[in-house]
Amino acid sequence: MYGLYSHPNSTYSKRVHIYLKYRNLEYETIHVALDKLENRKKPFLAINPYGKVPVLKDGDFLLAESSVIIRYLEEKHMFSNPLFPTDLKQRAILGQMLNRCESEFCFPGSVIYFFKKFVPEEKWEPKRMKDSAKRIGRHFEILDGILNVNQYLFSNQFGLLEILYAPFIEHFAMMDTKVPQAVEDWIHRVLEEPSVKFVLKG
Ligand SMILES: N[C@@H](CCC(=O)N[C@@H](CS)C(=O)NCC(=O)O)C(=O)O
Repeated sequence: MYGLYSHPNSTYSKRVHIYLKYRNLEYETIHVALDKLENRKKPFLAINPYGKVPVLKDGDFLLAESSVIIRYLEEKHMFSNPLFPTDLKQRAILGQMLNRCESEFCFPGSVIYFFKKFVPEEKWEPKRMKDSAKRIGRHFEILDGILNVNQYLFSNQFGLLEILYAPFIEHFAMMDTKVPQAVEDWIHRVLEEPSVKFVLKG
């Protein structure tokens, strides 16, 4: 059985929980107490020297980085409805969208989330937060172009990108950004997907 080193508040870990539920793969959760900085101590640093969750355990094999874990499991199980297309160029486009999800949405989103959730307001960094919100706004406009004609971001069906975005779009109201209607509708659609709902709403 697989093991997943994880913490219940970890957005990146939630991606892998959603994926494992979506694929009905059996696994056990191995709790890493981020709140007690267990991830920065030696035993866990031997598992991931960067001190981050999630980490997948497949026998002796350990693998970090949420999207890489999902890709590994997809390739290992060879499902009849793969999340990564076989066509080279389509796969490249999906990879491009994945990288933009990380750099143009999850990264600036984490900046705002971190301040609002963990830092007292008098210590916020308004310029950094404003720049991050602007970047997310631009990203949403680009997603809006896709979602005005399609229900989902890639191949017009729930897939890899929705799994990666899900734990982050949950907090969209916090981002101080105008959310175009088609994007907001997509967010609600994604949050209603059974595997997403199961993990995010418990
Ligand atoms: N790129 C990594 C990011 C993982 C990450 O940042 N995890 C956070 C929790 S959501 C973490 O473990 N933070 C602990 C720390 O940085 O000390 C991935 O996709 O898995």
